[in-house]
Amino acid sequence: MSPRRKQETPAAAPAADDSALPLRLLADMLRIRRLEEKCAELYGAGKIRGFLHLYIGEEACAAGTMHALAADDNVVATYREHGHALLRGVPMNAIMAEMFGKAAGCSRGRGGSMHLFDAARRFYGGQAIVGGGLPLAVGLALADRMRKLPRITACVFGEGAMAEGAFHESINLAALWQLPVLFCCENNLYAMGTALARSESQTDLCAKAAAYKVRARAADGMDVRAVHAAVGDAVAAVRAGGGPFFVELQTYRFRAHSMFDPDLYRDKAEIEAWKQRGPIHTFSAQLKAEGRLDEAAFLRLDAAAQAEVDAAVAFAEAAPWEPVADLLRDVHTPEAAR
Ligand SMILES: Cc1ncc(C[n+]2csc(CCOP(=O)(O)OP(=O)(O)O)c2C)c(N)n1
Repeated sequence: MSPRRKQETPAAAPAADDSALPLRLLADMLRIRRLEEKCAELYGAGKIRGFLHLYIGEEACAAGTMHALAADDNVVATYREHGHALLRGVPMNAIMAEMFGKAAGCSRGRGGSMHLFDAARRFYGGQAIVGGGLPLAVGLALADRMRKLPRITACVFGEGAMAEGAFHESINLAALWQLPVLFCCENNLYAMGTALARSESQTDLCAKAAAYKVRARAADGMDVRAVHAAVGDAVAAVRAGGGPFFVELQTYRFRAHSMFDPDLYRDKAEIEAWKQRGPIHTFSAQLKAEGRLDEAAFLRLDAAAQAEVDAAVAFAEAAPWEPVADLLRDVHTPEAAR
């Protein structure tokens, strides 16, 4: 664990004190965890192919952030986006069918793990290109501004994306034009096998955002309440018309970068130390200490998450493949248009 990571104490009391929310946050973290564990298993069995980037360990970030947004807000994410899609309301069946490459998937089976997409739920990816979602988010926010719509656009990306030109161009324009963008950096310390300090001269990510005159704060990305409070404050500030906001969520992935990564660049002791701070077991322990949860209730939430996953797998297995006759559908070539 890096000792240099400074964080702000959340200014406002978490809205998670609304009585149903803490259990919802826990249930949603469990849904993401069980979904992804099953995906890893199905990948090993050859049912899911292509790339697969798991979010295990980072669940507090998606749960705290997605619950701080309004249903009408836009969300743009990266390839590590299964949890964000799920919590934005994309049905687990449609996510699992997409993983299998079936036509019933949320991207009609043509996107796979990295390209979950659901325009009706304003979930705009699922982007495979590092930094690729950032200009898209600024464009969505600009469109909303021009149409005088009150929503905001949340853009989720990793700290690796902050080394891309797209980050600097996007945050500059968002600040210059005071656009309603929430820049949400999930800093898990590694971009594939490269530690932040090995690729960036400035490792204080909030300072980078502040260089563009964007308000910025860091929060403990392993603590779902801290995430919810920090992002909630940031969302309120953006919605009030104060221009963009940058939030750094300091987190860690417990698994390798992707299924192809032998994970040789991290000490086992470092991984174990972060696992001690795992967001599901620390939050459930907190809720138990507060008398809001007991072991039986925890097991019920976990069983419900597992049942949802099992049903999604059954749905995806039974779903038909896209017919060969549709092969050229939505493929923009002159041949397809004829
Ligand atoms: C423009 C571009 N360059 C390189 C890659 C290869 N690549 C895929 S993931 C990744 C690391 C990104 O790390 P980060 O943004 O921190 O996100 P994380 O995987 O940690 O969630 C890289 C370099 C890519 N997909 N796109």
